[in-house]
Amino acid sequence: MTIPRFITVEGIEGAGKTSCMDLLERRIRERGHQVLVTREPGGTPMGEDLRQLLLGHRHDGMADDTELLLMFAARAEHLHAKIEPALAGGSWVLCDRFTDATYAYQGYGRGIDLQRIATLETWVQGKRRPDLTLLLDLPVEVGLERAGRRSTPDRFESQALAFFERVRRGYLGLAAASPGRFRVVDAGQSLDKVSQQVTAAIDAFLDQADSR
Ligand code: T5A
Repeated sequence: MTIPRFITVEGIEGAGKTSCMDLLERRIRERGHQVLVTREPGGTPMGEDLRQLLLGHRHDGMADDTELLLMFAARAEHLHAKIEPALAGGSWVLCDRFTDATYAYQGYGRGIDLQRIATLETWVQGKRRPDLTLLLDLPVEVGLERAGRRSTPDRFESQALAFFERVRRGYLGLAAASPGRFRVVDAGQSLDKVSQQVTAAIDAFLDQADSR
Protein backbone atom coordinates (compact mmCIF):
# COMPACT_ATOMS: atom_id res chain seq x y z
CA MET A 1 0.00 0.00 0.00
CA THR A 2 1.18 3.54 -0.79
CA ILE A 3 2.20 5.51 2.30
CA PRO A 4 -0.60 8.03 2.94
CA ARG A 5 0.47 11.57 2.16
CA PHE A 6 -0.30 14.91 3.82
CA ILE A 7 -1.02 17.66 1.29
CA THR A 8 -1.69 21.32 2.05
CA VAL A 9 -2.94 24.25 -0.04
CA GLU A 10 -1.86 27.81 0.74
CA GLY A 11 -2.26 31.31 -0.62
CA ILE A 12 -3.57 34.76 0.19
CA GLU A 13 -7.32 35.49 0.32
CA GLY A 14 -9.19 34.86 -2.92
CA ALA A 15 -6.35 32.77 -4.38
CA GLY A 16 -8.82 30.04 -5.41
CA LYS A 17 -8.05 27.42 -2.78
CA THR A 18 -11.63 26.12 -2.71
CA SER A 19 -11.71 25.12 -6.40
CA CYS A 20 -8.18 23.77 -6.10
CA MET A 21 -9.14 21.58 -3.11
CA ASP A 22 -12.05 20.05 -5.07
CA LEU A 23 -9.79 19.22 -7.98
CA LEU A 24 -7.09 17.71 -5.76
CA GLU A 25 -9.61 15.58 -3.89
CA ARG A 26 -10.98 14.22 -7.17
CA ARG A 27 -7.54 13.37 -8.60
CA ILE A 28 -6.45 11.61 -5.40
CA ARG A 29 -9.67 9.56 -5.18
CA GLU A 30 -9.41 8.62 -8.87
CA ARG A 31 -6.11 6.90 -8.01
CA GLY A 32 -7.94 4.77 -5.46
CA HIS A 33 -6.77 6.55 -2.31
CA GLN A 34 -9.02 7.51 0.58
CA VAL A 35 -8.67 11.18 1.43
CA LEU A 36 -9.73 13.27 4.41
CA VAL A 37 -10.48 16.86 3.40
CA THR A 38 -10.13 19.40 6.16
CA ARG A 39 -9.13 23.00 6.90
CA GLU A 40 -7.36 25.34 9.29
CA PRO A 41 -8.14 27.03 11.49
CA GLY A 42 -10.86 24.47 12.10
CA GLY A 43 -11.34 20.84 11.19
CA THR A 44 -12.65 19.73 14.61
CA PRO A 45 -15.60 21.00 16.70
CA MET A 46 -13.18 22.87 18.97
CA GLY A 47 -11.14 24.09 16.01
CA GLU A 48 -14.26 25.47 14.33
CA ASP A 49 -15.15 27.34 17.55
CA LEU A 50 -11.64 28.78 17.62
CA ARG A 51 -12.00 29.70 13.93
CA GLN A 52 -15.04 31.82 14.80
CA LEU A 53 -13.07 33.60 17.52
CA LEU A 54 -10.15 34.18 15.15
CA LEU A 55 -12.05 35.28 12.06
CA GLY A 56 -15.00 37.10 13.62
CA HIS A 57 -14.95 40.73 14.70
CA ARG A 58 -15.88 40.14 18.34
CA HIS A 59 -12.22 40.29 19.36
CA ASP A 60 -10.86 42.86 16.93
CA GLY A 61 -8.15 44.04 19.32
CA MET A 62 -6.78 40.53 19.98
CA ALA A 63 -3.05 40.53 20.80
CA ASP A 64 -0.81 39.05 18.11
CA ASP A 65 0.50 36.41 20.55
CA THR A 66 -3.07 35.40 21.45
CA GLU A 67 -3.82 34.95 17.75
CA LEU A 68 -0.69 32.85 17.28
CA LEU A 69 -1.42 30.62 20.27
CA LEU A 70 -5.06 30.11 19.25
CA MET A 71 -3.91 29.02 15.78
CA PHE A 72 -1.62 26.43 17.37
CA ALA A 73 -4.26 25.38 19.92
CA ALA A 74 -6.65 24.63 17.05
CA ARG A 75 -3.82 22.83 15.23
CA ALA A 76 -2.91 20.67 18.24
CA GLU A 77 -6.52 19.48 18.47
CA HIS A 78 -6.72 18.98 14.71
CA LEU A 79 -3.58 16.84 14.62
CA HIS A 80 -4.62 14.83 17.66
CA ALA A 81 -8.26 14.20 16.76
CA LYS A 82 -8.22 14.12 12.98
CA ILE A 83 -5.02 14.34 10.96
CA GLU A 84 -2.83 11.80 12.76
CA PRO A 85 -5.62 9.17 13.14
CA ALA A 86 -6.47 9.53 9.42
CA LEU A 87 -2.86 9.09 8.29
CA ALA A 88 -2.40 6.17 10.71
CA GLY A 89 -5.54 4.56 9.24
CA GLY A 90 -4.17 4.76 5.69
CA SER A 91 -6.08 7.82 4.48
CA TRP A 92 -4.43 10.71 2.68
CA VAL A 93 -5.07 14.15 4.21
CA LEU A 94 -5.79 17.27 2.18
CA CYS A 95 -5.79 20.42 4.28
CA ASP A 96 -6.82 23.97 3.30
CA ARG A 97 -4.00 25.92 5.03
CA PHE A 98 -1.60 24.67 7.71
CA THR A 99 1.51 25.98 9.48
CA ASP A 100 2.89 27.81 6.43
CA ALA A 101 -0.11 30.13 6.92
CA THR A 102 1.10 30.82 10.47
CA TYR A 103 4.57 31.74 9.21
CA ALA A 104 3.04 33.89 6.44
CA TYR A 105 0.30 35.68 8.44
CA GLN A 106 1.50 35.76 12.05
CA GLY A 107 5.21 35.77 11.16
CA TYR A 108 5.62 37.90 8.02
CA GLY A 109 2.23 39.65 8.28
CA ARG A 110 2.10 40.52 12.00
CA GLY A 111 5.85 40.53 12.56
CA ILE A 112 6.09 37.79 15.22
CA ASP A 113 9.59 36.34 15.51
CA LEU A 114 9.78 33.31 13.18
CA GLN A 115 11.84 31.42 15.76
CA ARG A 116 8.92 31.51 18.21
CA ILE A 117 6.69 30.03 15.53
CA ALA A 118 9.28 27.33 14.84
CA THR A 119 9.34 26.46 18.56
CA LEU A 120 5.55 26.04 18.62
CA GLU A 121 5.67 24.08 15.36
CA THR A 122 8.03 21.50 16.87
CA TRP A 123 6.11 21.38 20.15
CA VAL A 124 2.70 20.84 18.52
CA GLN A 125 3.66 18.81 15.46
CA GLY A 126 6.79 16.91 16.43
CA LYS A 127 8.21 15.78 13.08
CA ARG A 128 4.91 16.05 11.19
CA ARG A 129 5.21 18.30 8.11
CA PRO A 130 3.24 18.34 4.84
CA ASP A 131 4.61 16.12 2.06
CA LEU A 132 3.40 18.49 -0.64
CA THR A 133 2.26 22.11 -0.46
CA LEU A 134 0.58 23.89 -3.35
CA LEU A 135 1.04 27.64 -3.09
CA LEU A 136 -1.51 29.56 -5.17
CA ASP A 137 0.27 32.82 -5.85
CA LEU A 138 -1.34 35.94 -7.30
CA PRO A 139 -1.17 39.72 -6.95
CA VAL A 140 -2.76 40.90 -3.70
CA GLU A 141 -5.18 43.30 -5.43
CA VAL A 142 -6.56 40.48 -7.61
CA GLY A 143 -7.03 38.12 -4.64
CA LEU A 144 -8.74 40.71 -2.47
CA GLU A 145 -10.97 41.79 -5.32
CA ARG A 146 -12.08 38.17 -5.84
CA ALA A 147 -12.58 37.57 -2.10
CA GLY A 148 -14.44 40.88 -1.66
CA ARG A 149 -16.92 40.01 -4.39
CA ARG A 150 -18.22 37.23 -2.25
CA SER A 151 -18.81 38.24 1.36
CA THR A 152 -18.23 40.89 4.01
CA PRO A 153 -14.56 40.95 5.06
CA ASP A 154 -13.54 38.81 8.06
CA ARG A 155 -10.96 39.95 10.65
CA PHE A 156 -8.04 39.06 8.37
CA GLU A 157 -9.60 40.33 5.15
CA SER A 158 -10.02 43.71 6.90
CA GLN A 159 -6.23 44.16 7.08
CA ALA A 160 -4.46 46.80 4.96
CA LEU A 161 -2.97 45.98 1.56
CA ALA A 162 0.57 46.19 2.96
CA PHE A 163 -0.22 43.32 5.35
CA PHE A 164 -1.15 41.03 2.46
CA GLU A 165 1.92 42.12 0.47
CA ARG A 166 4.07 40.93 3.41
CA VAL A 167 2.06 37.70 3.63
CA ARG A 168 2.52 37.05 -0.10
CA ARG A 169 6.26 37.75 0.06
CA GLY A 170 6.48 35.51 3.13
CA TYR A 171 4.80 32.63 1.30
CA LEU A 172 7.12 33.02 -1.69
CA GLY A 173 10.12 33.03 0.65
CA LEU A 174 8.91 29.83 2.34
CA ALA A 175 8.45 28.20 -1.08
CA ALA A 176 11.95 29.23 -2.17
CA ALA A 177 13.41 27.77 1.04
CA SER A 178 11.71 24.36 0.55
CA PRO A 179 11.55 23.74 -3.21
CA GLY A 180 11.20 19.98 -2.71
CA ARG A 181 7.91 20.37 -0.85
CA PHE A 182 6.33 23.42 -2.53
CA ARG A 183 4.79 23.78 -5.99
CA VAL A 184 4.01 27.40 -6.82
CA VAL A 185 0.97 27.86 -9.07
CA ASP A 186 0.30 31.11 -10.95
CA ALA A 187 -3.22 31.66 -9.60
CA GLY A 188 -3.72 35.03 -11.32
CA GLN A 189 -4.71 33.25 -14.54
CA SER A 190 -8.10 31.94 -15.68
CA LEU A 191 -9.66 29.09 -13.72
CA ASP A 192 -8.90 26.72 -16.63
CA LYS A 193 -5.21 27.59 -16.66
CA VAL A 194 -4.95 27.36 -12.87
CA SER A 195 -6.65 23.94 -12.98
CA GLN A 196 -4.14 22.74 -15.59
CA GLN A 197 -1.20 23.70 -13.38
CA VAL A 198 -2.78 22.11 -10.30
CA THR A 199 -3.55 18.91 -12.23
CA ALA A 200 0.03 18.68 -13.51
CA ALA A 201 1.43 19.17 -10.00
CA ILE A 202 -0.79 16.60 -8.27
CA ASP A 203 -0.46 14.03 -11.06
CA ALA A 204 3.34 14.22 -10.91
CA PHE A 205 3.21 13.84 -7.13
CA LEU A 206 0.79 10.88 -7.35
CA ASP A 207 2.95 9.18 -10.00
CA GLN A 208 5.94 9.44 -7.70
CA ALA A 209 4.02 8.35 -4.57
CA ASP A 210 2.38 5.38 -6.32
CA SER A 211 5.64 4.13 -7.78
CA ARG A 212 7.22 3.65 -4.35
N1 T5A B 1 -4.83 32.13 9.04
C1 T5A B 1 -5.00 30.78 8.89
C2 T5A B 1 -3.77 32.64 9.77
O1 T5A B 1 -3.63 33.85 9.92
N2 T5A B 1 -2.87 31.76 10.34
C3 T5A B 1 -3.01 30.40 10.24
O2 T5A B 1 -2.18 29.66 10.79
C4 T5A B 1 -4.11 29.89 9.48
C5 T5A B 1 -4.29 28.41 9.33
C6 T5A B 1 -8.62 31.67 7.14
C7 T5A B 1 -7.94 32.94 7.59
O3 T5A B 1 -7.11 32.61 8.68
C8 T5A B 1 -5.80 33.07 8.43
C9 T5A B 1 -5.67 33.19 6.94
C10 T5A B 1 -7.07 33.53 6.49
O4 T5A B 1 -7.19 34.94 6.52
P1 T5A B 1 -9.87 30.94 5.02
O5 T5A B 1 -11.34 30.96 4.85
O6 T5A B 1 -9.21 29.65 5.11
O7 T5A B 1 -9.56 31.93 6.22
O8 T5A B 1 -9.09 31.64 3.89
P2 T5A B 1 -9.52 32.65 2.83
O9 T5A B 1 -8.28 32.95 2.09
O10 T5A B 1 -10.26 33.78 3.45
O11 T5A B 1 -10.49 31.83 1.91
P3 T5A B 1 -11.07 32.41 0.65
O12 T5A B 1 -12.31 31.60 0.47
O13 T5A B 1 -11.16 33.90 0.60
O14 T5A B 1 -9.99 32.10 -0.44
P4 T5A B 1 -9.91 30.97 -1.45
O15 T5A B 1 -10.54 29.71 -0.93
O16 T5A B 1 -8.51 30.91 -1.86
O17 T5A B 1 -10.77 31.54 -2.64
P5 T5A B 1 -12.00 30.89 -3.39
O18 T5A B 1 -11.61 29.61 -4.02
O19 T5A B 1 -13.18 30.90 -2.50
O20 T5A B 1 -12.17 31.96 -4.53
C11 T5A B 1 -12.58 33.27 -4.24
C12 T5A B 1 -13.44 33.79 -5.41
O21 T5A B 1 -12.62 33.92 -6.57
C13 T5A B 1 -13.15 33.16 -7.64
C14 T5A B 1 -14.05 32.10 -6.99
O22 T5A B 1 -15.06 31.69 -7.87
C15 T5A B 1 -14.59 32.86 -5.79
O23 T5A B 1 -15.68 33.64 -6.16
N3 T5A B 1 -12.01 32.57 -8.36
C16 T5A B 1 -11.57 32.99 -9.55
N4 T5A B 1 -12.00 33.94 -10.38
C17 T5A B 1 -11.30 34.11 -11.53
N5 T5A B 1 -10.23 33.36 -11.90
C18 T5A B 1 -9.76 32.39 -11.09
N6 T5A B 1 -8.67 31.68 -11.44
C19 T5A B 1 -10.44 32.17 -9.87
N7 T5A B 1 -10.23 31.31 -8.82
C20 T5A B 1 -11.19 31.57 -7.90
